[in-house]
Amino acid sequence: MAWEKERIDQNIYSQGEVEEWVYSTCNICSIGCGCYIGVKDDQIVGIKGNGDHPINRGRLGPKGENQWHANNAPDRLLTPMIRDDKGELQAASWDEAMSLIARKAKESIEEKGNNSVSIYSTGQGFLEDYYTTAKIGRAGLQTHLLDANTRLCTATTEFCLLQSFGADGAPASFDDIDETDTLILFGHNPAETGTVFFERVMDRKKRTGKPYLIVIDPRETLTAKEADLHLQLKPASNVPLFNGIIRQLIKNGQIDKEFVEKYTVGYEKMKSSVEEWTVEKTAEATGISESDILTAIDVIGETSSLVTTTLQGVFQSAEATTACVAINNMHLIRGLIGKPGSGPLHMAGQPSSSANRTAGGVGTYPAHRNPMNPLHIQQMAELWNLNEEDLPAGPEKGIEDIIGLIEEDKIGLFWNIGTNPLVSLPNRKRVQKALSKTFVVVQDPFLTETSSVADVMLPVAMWGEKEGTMENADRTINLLRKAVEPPNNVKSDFDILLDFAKRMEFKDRDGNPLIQYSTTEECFEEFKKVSKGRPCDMTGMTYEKLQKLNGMRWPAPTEDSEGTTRLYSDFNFHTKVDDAQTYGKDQFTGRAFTREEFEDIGAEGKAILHPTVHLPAYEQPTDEYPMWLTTGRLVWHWHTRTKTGRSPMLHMAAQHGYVEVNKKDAERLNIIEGEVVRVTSPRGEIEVPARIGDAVQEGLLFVPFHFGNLDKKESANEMTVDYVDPLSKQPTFKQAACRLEKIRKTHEADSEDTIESIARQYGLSRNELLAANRKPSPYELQMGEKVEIPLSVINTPIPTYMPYRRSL
Ligand SMILES: Nc1nc2c(c(=O)[nH]1)N[C@H]1C(S)=C(S)[C@@H](COP(=O)(O)OP(=O)(O)OC[C@H]3O[C@@H](n4cnc5c(=O)[nH]c(N)nc54)[C@H](O)[C@@H]3O)O[C@H]1N2
Ligand SMILES: Nc1nc2c(c(=O)[nH]1)N[C@H]1C(S)=C(S)[C@@H](COP(=O)(O)OP(=O)(O)OC[C@H]3O[C@@H](n4cnc5c(=O)[nH]c(N)nc54)[C@H](O)[C@@H]3O)O[C@H]1N2
Ligand code: SF4
Ligand SMILES: [Mo]
Repeated sequence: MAWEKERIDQNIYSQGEVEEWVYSTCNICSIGCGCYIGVKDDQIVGIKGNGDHPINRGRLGPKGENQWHANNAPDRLLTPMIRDDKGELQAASWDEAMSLIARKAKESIEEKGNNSVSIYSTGQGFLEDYYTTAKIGRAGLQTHLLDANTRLCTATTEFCLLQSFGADGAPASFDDIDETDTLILFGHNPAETGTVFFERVMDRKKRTGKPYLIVIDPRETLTAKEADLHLQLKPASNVPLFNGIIRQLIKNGQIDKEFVEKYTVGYEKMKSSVEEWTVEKTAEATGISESDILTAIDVIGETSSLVTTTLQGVFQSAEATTACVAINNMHLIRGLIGKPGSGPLHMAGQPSSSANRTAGGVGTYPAHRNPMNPLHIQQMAELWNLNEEDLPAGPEKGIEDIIGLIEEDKIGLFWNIGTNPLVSLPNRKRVQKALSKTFVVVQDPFLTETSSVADVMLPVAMWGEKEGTMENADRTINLLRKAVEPPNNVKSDFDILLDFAKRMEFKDRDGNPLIQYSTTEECFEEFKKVSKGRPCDMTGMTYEKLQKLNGMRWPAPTEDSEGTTRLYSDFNFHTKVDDAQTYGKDQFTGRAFTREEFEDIGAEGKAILHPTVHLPAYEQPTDEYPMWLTTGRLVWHWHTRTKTGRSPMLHMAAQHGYVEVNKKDAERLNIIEGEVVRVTSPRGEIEVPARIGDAVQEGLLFVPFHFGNLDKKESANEMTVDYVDPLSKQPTFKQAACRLEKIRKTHEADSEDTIESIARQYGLSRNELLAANRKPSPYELQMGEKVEIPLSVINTPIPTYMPYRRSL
């Protein structure tokens, strides 16, 4: 059982009562917590958790609870804008903006050919937006330059699942976490990045002592502090660690031979790829003691159920896909998959990044179809009433490939929907230069850093102002109802896409409009037909049922189905050649295998054990750049802060960038807490206050990537490396070489960041603002430990960990 009891978290404007609570889902992270949006006078005035939702039983985290402030922000973009001859963005009508975009698309296709329009979307929209993007992109524009920030986020989830099991979809679900004896959190810090999920784990652990918790992270995170075993490995040593573990499990005979025999192929090759990884060698490569490694092996070898989550410490690290494949291998040789409490749970990050993969808005064709398989293209052509030759085949391009194509002048229109690449892509200077070269459309509720390179801005409706569905990290499809109308003159992503399709006059083979639905619900009904018979079959879902059951996990293949808790409980994998979503890729080069090569593997419904040979990180510390840089998240902020930076409480809690430094490194360089220091990589530098402690290991720096203001020297992605994993094409945000320097300079605080000035922006008095942000129940990020932030932080202009106003 997930939660012992419900707890309804609520956050509303104190001065306003709520007239209506509208059914919705949190639009922040991939946990997918159920919520209700509070409405009064057609305005969002608050949020509360949905006590019946199995994922959260009413709980919300700090970002979930404060997300609605962004809807009411005084600086919402309220008109389309077009860049004029002088280089200024000027207000324009929808007709002017949309006809300009349609003209640019046509010109680009005429001058540069079909694959010259790129749509770069998001993991924060709705399944219906993604499916429409897929249809417009593939069938209308005939481009396969469809990608999304999901490439930065969960591409590795997809590709490791494709390699091992033939199709996307995390085998285990959150319910398995409630049942498992052992939980490994691998490169995953949910105490900060999935707070309700972590509470769910800790809720059970405090009650029952289970699961045994192994955390694998080079930092001693809040999550690691709760672990039974923290494996504090060196950066970029994920594959050595699991090669060592797998080798020893085999050596100890702690494997399920019958399972391996019956349900897998590739055992011998896999086995020889880990042969060299003795415990001693593993300890040396990872920096973890032999005894801790042996403890981990003991637990993994003996446990009767096991769930492993992976997230950015793996996906954005060196050898991303290989490390995740090693996790799949470990589950397969132990026979711990498809059974209650067992299976790999490769995570998602954004609230609907999985939905974009499922709907075909990135990479593969809709409903897990293989773009290399003529049969799948033929199915899509039938479903969309097109001729096969009208649909582009071939492997997908990732965003870094697309940036390269822009640099080569091969792209005439880059349409950016729901993402802020000037802050979130690696090696910012390169991105900035590339995007300045081509015609860029930015579709966002706000002016962002990326607006600086936009030729057209389109203002969009946000969460709460539109209807649709999202897929979370464990295949749950959740519904979001529209609570309020968007601001005047602002449209939803979905409506903008439909408008574009109309202007482009996309037709099917009978001359009828390519897109015939006009509401998201009709679109969902069409997607259901597309999903029929595929791994993500949604036949049994309707909007009404999704609301009644509080979400359903795919597959739901029959009308009366209520969804599927875990995949592969029959040990039949999606590796039959015409079922598979892929023919697989070569581990080192990323080259796509041919149909024949895939057939030669002989999987035919069995899972594939791939070899996991170790390759060192692309960039490593040198004499000039002697330290490791890693980047990631803190609990208060969401990515590039366009939402959380507009929530007074969250903004006040963490206003500026910083760097986490180990005590010994600080001592060596004579750096004191709060002092502004310089961090330099081969690509760029930042100057931010130092936070000193034990959390990061010696020789490693951690910089949150949330702070990306173009005028401030605090953006992590000025420094990161744009090398990508050859299989998933996901960038290596977690490792770069860098140098730390003392510069003895004071950091001027932004004098506008006072509680009074923020209150003024919202037209509130100071006390009203404080009341608006007061939370009835304290955040219980960790059971028993109350982490109270709001008032102490707001009342203290200088949060303890950022004493940047101190002059030295
Ligand atoms: N507060 C907050 N929550 C979020 C988000 C947010 O922006 N803010 N974003 C959401 C999204 S989109 C995502 S993708 C998730 C990401 O969620 P997480 O993956 O949990 O977050 P990160 O901080 O990116 O990275 C996780 C950990 O990887 C560790 N790490 C670094 N290098 C290595 C390595 O070589 N090996 C291992 N094993 N670990 C390493 C880091 O120390 C870090 O603690 O969070 C989601 N939730
Ligand atoms: N150094 C470093 N870089 C990273 C990471 C890291 O760990 N380290 N993590 C990476 C990961 S995992 C991720 S997911 C990315 C996230 O990076 P981004 O996706 O670039 O970050 P967001 O701030 O979430 O951008 C979402 C944008 O969508 C807008 N938006 C909000 N609602 C809507 C809507 O309904 N419609 C539209 N059209 N727009 C909307 C927001 O205002 C915002 O501008 O960052 C990546 N970059
Ligand atoms: S855990 Fe994620 S989905 Fe749940 S409330 Fe927090 S941000 Fe929202
Ligand atoms: Mo992400």
